[in-house]
Order: sequence, then structure tokens, then C-alpha cells
Amino acid sequence: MSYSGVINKYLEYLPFTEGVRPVTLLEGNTPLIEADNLRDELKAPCKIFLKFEGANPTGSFKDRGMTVAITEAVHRNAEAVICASTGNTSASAAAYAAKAGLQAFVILPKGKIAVGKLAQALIYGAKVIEIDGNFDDALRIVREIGEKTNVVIVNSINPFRIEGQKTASFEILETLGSSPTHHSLPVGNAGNITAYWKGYKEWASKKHSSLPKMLGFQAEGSAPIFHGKIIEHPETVATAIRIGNPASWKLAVQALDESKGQINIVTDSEILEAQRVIARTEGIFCEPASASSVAGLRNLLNKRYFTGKDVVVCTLTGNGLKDPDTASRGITPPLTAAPSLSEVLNLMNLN
Ligand code: AN7
Repeated sequence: MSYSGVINKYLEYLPFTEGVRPVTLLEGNTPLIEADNLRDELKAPCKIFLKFEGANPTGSFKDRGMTVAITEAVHRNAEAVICASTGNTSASAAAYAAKAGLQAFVILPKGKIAVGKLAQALIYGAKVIEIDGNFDDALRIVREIGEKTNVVIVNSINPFRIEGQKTASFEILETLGSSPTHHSLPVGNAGNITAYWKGYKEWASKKHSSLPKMLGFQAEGSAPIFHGKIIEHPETVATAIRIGNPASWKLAVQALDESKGQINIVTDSEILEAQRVIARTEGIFCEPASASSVAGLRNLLNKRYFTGKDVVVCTLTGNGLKDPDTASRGITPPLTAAPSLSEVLNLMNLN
């Protein structure tokens, strides 16, 4: 049977009944790539796999949750959906709302959304409202709108989002044939780490698989869970995870405790360096926030945290093409030549 999206694939694990009509863009089924070159580069004793969620239809993992949340919204006869976003949720909500024929409203922190994500929300037809505040302000407003109106919230405080996102764990378990020993991912609003852990636990209870340790990474300037306190003015180059008061804070801490994992911080320069290393060694262009998972892995490797028996999966949550500005800043610009063979050959510097 041809692939028909995460709802049809994992229906038995989702809160729908047979006969549900999924709103889908055929999300999921993303590559799990064994990163041997990266392993050599980092001199890692363990195996490393990269789950490239940038291959989803709108370029991020949010699509897994959005197909479920929008399908449910349609089922409830919603006319409109709303989200606060650092960018990817808004792109995904706008796309799935378009597919479903719903109006999407998105509330964004002005000036802090990667150019590609904003373009996506707009071209998919969402009504985009920028506020002079950060993501946490936007989410507070969205929560209030959810209470006062019939507009359905599609942030990860909507439990259907988490249900959809847990399918990434299932794919990893199916591809590897067993659980990794560790799972590394960036943490912003903390929905995804919650979703992965839920997925691993559900699979374990049905199929007796083991469980990974969850490793979460926050950007140094936006690390409320690591510091155990709300950050009023979060900052980081990884705008996707520029969040000071995560909605799923408690559930993330639970995932970290139950799995005997840990939350740590990575600096902006470690994030950007990891983004370049992933691209250069593995041919995968992820966005800065996504690279936190590998930046964090690298820091733990330096502390000799892993052994030769370990199998680590890093989720690369979003596509680097969404944020070309940030990527271009750190790299060598192109060479230039006159339109002449000799000049070009000269610059190619072959011997
Ligand atoms: C690429 O789009 O919060 O910890 O509003 O876009 O589940 O929040 C995005 C988050 C990691 C963090 N990587 O995931 C939003 C938003 C990327 C992201 C995260 C986000 P959560």
C-alpha cells in the first residue's frame, strides 16, 4: 500500500476511530540517516543517526502534530485555528488549514521569525499578526483567545499535536528494530520531547521494547528548564527555540526524570558550528535550532558520556532553507570571476 501519512500509518495509536478522514500532506516517513562521517568527525565511539524532520511537507516536525490537530479541528466543525509561533508551527498550521479549508490566524514575535517561515505562513494564506513581544507573550494572548472564542488552538498545548508528534518515535523504533540508547533533541516549548517520550513509552508497553535516555538541549540564552526559572527576555540565534516559559515544562521534566536523561545548554556559536558540521559531513542542511541536538551531543562526547555500545538518535527538527540569512552569515562567500575559462580554472585551483 502506498504511504498515506502518519494518521493512516499509526491509526491504532491515535485518538481517532476507523473512518476518520485525515487532513494530510503525507507528512512523516522521514529519513533516519546513519551519520558515519559525523561520527568520524566527532570521534564518537557510539553510532549516530540523524532523523531529518526537515523533509516534512512544510519543512519541520510540526507537520506530524498538525495533521492530527487539524483533522480533529475539522471533525469538531471548527471554522478557524490559531497559534502563537516562533515560525515553524505557524507555517505548518497555515498549510494544513489551507488544505482543510479553514482560516488560520498566527501570532508572531515581530522581527524574530526566520524569513522562510514567515513567507510560508503568508503564502499558505494565514492571517499573520506580529506583536511587539516575544513568543511567550504571543502564547498568553492565544490562550486567552482560545477561552473567549471558538477558534481552536493548534499549539502543542492542544493534546492532539503531541499525539501526532509521537509518531516520530515509532518510525525510529521500526527502522532500527529496537530503541536507541539515547535520543537527543532541541527543547523550546518542550512539546516535542514530551511527544517522543510518550511514543517510546507506548511502544515499549505494547511491544516490550526498551527505552532511551532523553537528552534535551536549550540555547544558553533561552534555557528556562535548565535553570529552573522563567527567562523574561530569552535570546538566541536559534529563533525557533527562543522561548522563556515553555508550555510543556512539567512534562519535559518528567520525560527527563523517567528516562534518566538530562537537559543541558548549548551556546549560539556551538549551535552554528554544529549546523555547518552536519551540512559539510553529512550533506544535511538543518536550521540552527535543530543543530542544538548535535551541538549538545558533541559536548557530551567531550565529557566521555557515551560508550561504544550506545546508539544515539539526534532529531534535526527543521530545514535549513527556512533561515538562509543565519546560515549565510557564518560561511565563506562565493568566489567571483570574469566569464572567462582561464579565470574560472584559476580559481578552481586544480593541480
Ligand atoms: C526547528 O514553531 O515553538 O520544544 O512555535 O521550530 O516542541 O517547542 C518551534 C519549536 C525545535 C522546539 N526545533 O520544539 C514554534 C515552535 C525547531 C522548532 C523546536 C522548534 P518544542
